[in-house]
Amino acid sequence: LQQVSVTLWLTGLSASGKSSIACALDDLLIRRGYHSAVLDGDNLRHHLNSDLGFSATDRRENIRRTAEVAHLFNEAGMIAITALISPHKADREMARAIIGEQRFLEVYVSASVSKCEERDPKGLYVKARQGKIPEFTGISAPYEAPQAPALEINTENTTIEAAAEQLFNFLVGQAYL
Ligand code: GGZ
Repeated sequence: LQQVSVTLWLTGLSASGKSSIACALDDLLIRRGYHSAVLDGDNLRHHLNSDLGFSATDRRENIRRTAEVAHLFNEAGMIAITALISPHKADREMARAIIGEQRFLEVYVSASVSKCEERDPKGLYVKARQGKIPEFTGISAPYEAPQAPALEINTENTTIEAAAEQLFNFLVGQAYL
């Protein structure tokens, strides 16, 4: 099975659906015989990036390390699907430079702050509103939306499965699969 080993760089607010879409797409790809792996921000922060917090400097280092790993995965013949908020445009551009222009596909997983706050699966937005989590993206820290992503998936009125399929079809349409 032919594949171009790209990185799908999912960016979006907490609770926008990045991790769920990343996992659903990974399942889809693997079931069809492709090689892929997920790099999830929240997950990596328990291991490789356990020394990092949420200051702008730490987020940048989080993104730098994850991009380096995604690059290694791509070099090893795997599609990398990353799920990091990656709120700053400049940091995503750094990731693009590390991974390589040809292999970096920015995917904007979009949903309004109010929608994400309504979902609040981990109760983080409530805590952020109470001031118990400082520098929380969308509440007390900025999110710079991509201006020209390769693909935007609005998750306000779509299922995870439909979103994953949309991404899969995009990869086929662009001849990466
Ligand atoms: C944003 C935070 C924060 C703050 C904890 N701001 O949705 P989650 O809960 O499960 O995943 C989020 C995760 C964000 O980590 P990333 O590595 O994706 O962020 S970044 O790209 O900006 O480095 C969220 C949780 O950690 N979380 N505190 N202050 N999200």
